[in-house]
Amino acid sequence: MYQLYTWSTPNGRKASIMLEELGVEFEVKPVDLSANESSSTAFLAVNPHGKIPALVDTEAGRTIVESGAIMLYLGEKHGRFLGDEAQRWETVQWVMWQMSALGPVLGQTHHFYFYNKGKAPYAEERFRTAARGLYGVLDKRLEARDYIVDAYGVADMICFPWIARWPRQGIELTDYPNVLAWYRQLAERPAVQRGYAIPVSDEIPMPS
Ligand SMILES: N[C@@H](CCC(=O)N[C@@H](CS)C(=O)NCC(=O)O)C(=O)O
Repeated sequence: MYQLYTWSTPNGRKASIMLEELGVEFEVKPVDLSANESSSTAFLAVNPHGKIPALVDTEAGRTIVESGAIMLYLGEKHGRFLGDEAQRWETVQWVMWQMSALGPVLGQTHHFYFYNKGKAPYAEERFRTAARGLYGVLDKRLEARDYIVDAYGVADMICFPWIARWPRQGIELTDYPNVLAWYRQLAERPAVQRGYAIPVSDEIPMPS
């Protein structure tokens, strides 16, 4: 049995999508970030860094934090979504790319461009330019592929919830046709839809 401490954010949704795709039983433990629950003593006992997601594997008596580690842990434990031996290392590379580049850059883009527009023009421009560059990288990767590492897996699930915030990034998905086709495909998966709506029901934004 798993317990997932999470909230309706890109990092939280990665883990809930993965658990839904695996079809395993898990208990959702909402950590309301708008009520500052990530700083509560109870949650800091789970993750001293005070960030969601956190996964407790009750049978193994283990707590895993950091969304990239959670995805790899679950993939390895269940022997799914990491690909074959060659694909596994490609998966790890894309997980690292998401964790070190896509997530941090898009997170700062939300901060400067969406939540605090006009306050720091230099930062807005810097992160929007970087965001467009990363969308370009993903678009190129998806040029002759349906999925990031050929077979649907962890690399797709970890990137999807960040791309799903395109309306906050000043991004037009139509400018990145391969990303758009990939996005539409993932958005149709029932497990992605269920995972996206955890812990608060939410629609996946779709371009018109
Ligand atoms: N590197 C961490 C980042 C996690 C993270 O930043 N989580 C955010 C939500 S997306 C959070 O918990 N923020 C709460 C806070 O900073 O108080 C991961 O990927 O798990």
